[in-house]
Amino acid sequence: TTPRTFAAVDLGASSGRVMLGRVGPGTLDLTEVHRFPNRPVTVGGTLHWDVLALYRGVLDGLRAAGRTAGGRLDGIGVDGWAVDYGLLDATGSLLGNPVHYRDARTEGAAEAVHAVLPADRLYAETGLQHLPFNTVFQLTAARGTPQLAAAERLLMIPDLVSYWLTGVQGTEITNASTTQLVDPRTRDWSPEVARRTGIDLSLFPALRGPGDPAGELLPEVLAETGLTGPVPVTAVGSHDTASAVVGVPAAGDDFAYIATGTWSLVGRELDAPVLTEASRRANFTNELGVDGTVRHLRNVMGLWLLQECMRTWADRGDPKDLGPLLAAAAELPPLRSVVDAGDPAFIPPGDMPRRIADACLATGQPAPRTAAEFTRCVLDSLALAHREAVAQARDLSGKEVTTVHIVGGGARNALLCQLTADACGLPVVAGPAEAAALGNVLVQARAAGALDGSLAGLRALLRSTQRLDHYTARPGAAAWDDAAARIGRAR
Ligand code: LFR
Repeated sequence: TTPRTFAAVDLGASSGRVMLGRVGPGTLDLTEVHRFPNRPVTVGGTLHWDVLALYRGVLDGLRAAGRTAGGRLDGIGVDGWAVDYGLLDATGSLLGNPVHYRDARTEGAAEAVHAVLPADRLYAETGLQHLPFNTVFQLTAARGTPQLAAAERLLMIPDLVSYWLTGVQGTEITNASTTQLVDPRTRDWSPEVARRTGIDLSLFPALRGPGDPAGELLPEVLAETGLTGPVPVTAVGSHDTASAVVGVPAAGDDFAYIATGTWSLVGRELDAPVLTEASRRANFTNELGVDGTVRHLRNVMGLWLLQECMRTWADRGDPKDLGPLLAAAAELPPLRSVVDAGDPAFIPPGDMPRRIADACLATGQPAPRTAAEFTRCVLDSLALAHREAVAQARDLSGKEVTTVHIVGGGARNALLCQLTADACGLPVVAGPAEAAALGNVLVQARAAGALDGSLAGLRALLRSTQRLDHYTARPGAAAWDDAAARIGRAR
């Protein structure tokens, strides 16, 4: 059988991309055909996603994909970040720009929800980690606004893009599971959470799962992109992290993964949710994965810490290039100062170097001064947080972890990978960096009959086709213990 060609639309918090995958038994190549920035905009005091600029990027990317593939595509899948949504009126028009999960509107919303559904009950129902921006809190914050009152439909961001491409509305389950309105045991909405919070579940179109059909490109989209129809759109793991976990090239099940990007999502793949009090206290989430799996993981602040430092420096007229910065950071002494990469103080946009320096001083450590020192502090802190979350994932699942897989953009960051291996005291396998796009393409290809196989089979194809880098832990556990103690995270 000749390989077939699928486009993956992958929308991240700092950039979007369209990747072209050629797939068949024994074949899996991925080419980036278009990458575009995702720049949020504050207007009227609210931080928004510029969703039409993103859609413009998607259309341009599909045109580029078609050009590369000779005008024909065998399918398209869309994945993106979680929790955020657009509201539509009865005619399907978007009622406003989607609000960014980092916007301050959710302040106080968690307290309001917990007053009607205490945190432990909410966890028992949804298994979701507490993040102040979970959709349930965003909808609570939006209660009483004219926009929500006018809304007939709510579409999660990747589902919104799929809707614009096809005219078909649906709610893909892996991403729905990040709303905190889904019960991970039934893999369906939680009537209990909806009733207590007063959220109207009829806003959401019907659930669909990875591999389900999601329509065909509309004539206007074919015209705009120069593609020849019909082009099917397939639901994939539309939460980018769900697709990234498909893209983890692991053999067996004794691994933990770290999906790196704006966030580091650290955990393991399980068959069933873990809803224990210990899991709640560790703030581990049970997001739904492809093929009936559960993503038992915690959000660690991720490379956002560094991205936001770089944005701060650039705004001050002192832009830095990542390559030289990482090279300089690698030469600095390790673990001079670390911060708690789980601290919610780091969530909002704004002066990140100042927040990092303040956190170092508040814990009796020297504040970084140079850009390289800030970079080193961030990477040491991320490795330290990875170490804690990997150990917790192991303990909470009761199964040994022998390998840590790093996928996503951070897999290209050799210093982060080496520090993570050192901190965890475990071998790290790094790559692929484009795990989300690969997971997206693999699920489409399987649904189209171009591949068959379980997740294990898809991962075997990743291992035989993708470049992976290996890091071995260097000795020095005591230094990591000491650093954890300095920020009050000793175990
Ligand atoms: C990663 C991610 C995380 C989610 C965060 C916000 O891109 O999707 O999984 O917690 O973004 O949506």
